[in-house]
Amino acid sequence: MSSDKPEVLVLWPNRPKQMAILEERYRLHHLYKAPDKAAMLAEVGPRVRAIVASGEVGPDRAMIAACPKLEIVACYGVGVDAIDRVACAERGIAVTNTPDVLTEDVADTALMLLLMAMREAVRADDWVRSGRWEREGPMPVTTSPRGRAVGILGLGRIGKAIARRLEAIGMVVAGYHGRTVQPGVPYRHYPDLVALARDVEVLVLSCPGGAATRGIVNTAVLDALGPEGFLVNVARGSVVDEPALIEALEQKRIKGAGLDVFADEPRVPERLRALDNVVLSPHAASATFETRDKMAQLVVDNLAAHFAGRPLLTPVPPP
Ligand code: NAP
Ligand code: 8YV
Repeated sequence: MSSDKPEVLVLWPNRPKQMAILEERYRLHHLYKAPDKAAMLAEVGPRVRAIVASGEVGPDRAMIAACPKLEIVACYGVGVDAIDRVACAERGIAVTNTPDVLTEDVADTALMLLLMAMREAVRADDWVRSGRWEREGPMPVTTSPRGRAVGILGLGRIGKAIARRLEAIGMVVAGYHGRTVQPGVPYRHYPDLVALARDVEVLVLSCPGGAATRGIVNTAVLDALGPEGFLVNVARGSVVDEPALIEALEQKRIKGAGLDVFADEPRVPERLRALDNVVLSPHAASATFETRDKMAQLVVDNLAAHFAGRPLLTPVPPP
């Protein structure tokens, strides 16, 4: 079946209203629904001019090679680590993402996970539901965040929004780790992540995923955080050495964790699920109606700008 509409490969569906707009303007191929993805890619790849990706799923080098007419990858998310940006850059393929619109909801989630972990909110809920309150009396007391030192790995848009929230509840942002010293930021820069972890009781991760950050939160970092320490991850599962984290939680070498992201989503190891000192969330930090609508609209608007020859709204520079 031929059509004049540009052909778009959709790796991840977004909000219904924006999907309807895309359906109207383009000929969509929903790869995520295809029973035989390789067969669909082989059939439509030669005609595909745009790909809709997400923070979780993006085109690798092989998929990009299978789409010789590809012009743009529009990511429904700010993190573009799932996209082979080097392969895109080699072919002059544009990449767009969804910065800013999700910052506040993701920062809310970091605060929520931190408070849930420290105040043992899952246990508290179960204390009521299971009848333990009536049978056993008050739940054991928990940890207060007030006055505790926090370190932030990745003090970008989201990291700064997290810092504002932590200060609002009386926590002390002791410093951040990143590749560069940020001028005008009132917090200490730690070039060494272990040193930062040693100086804080809570480490919050809000940096990009990908090769440069793979496994940088390792045993040394977790042991520096120590037995009173909490880890919160709203960045990417790949940033943490997950088996090392599971061991540290099992052996109480850190006190607790709040995790929105995992190494092999949506598969979360049974050992992690069995622990009661971790709060788990299904990569849902940006998943509010309001924010996801804005993210989806940016996908729509970036594709529209591209096909009209206008400047992209939120281009990601080549690596
Ligand atoms: P951003 O403004 O670009 O901030 C990223 C920060 O990470 C910067 O401060 C940067 O500082 C630091 N960074 C970059 N590479 C680094 C490295 N190799 N080692 C250490 N620090 C590094 O991005 P953002 O909008 O805040 O988003 C941050 C990340 O949050 C995304 O990339 C994504 O992975 C994650 N995220 C997750 C969810 C979720 O659903 N859980 C939602 C949205 C975003 P330097 O440049 O100085 O290193
Ligand atoms: C989303 C994300 O889960 O923005 C990101 O980097 O990981 C999240 O906002 C995702 O992109 C939507 O699928």
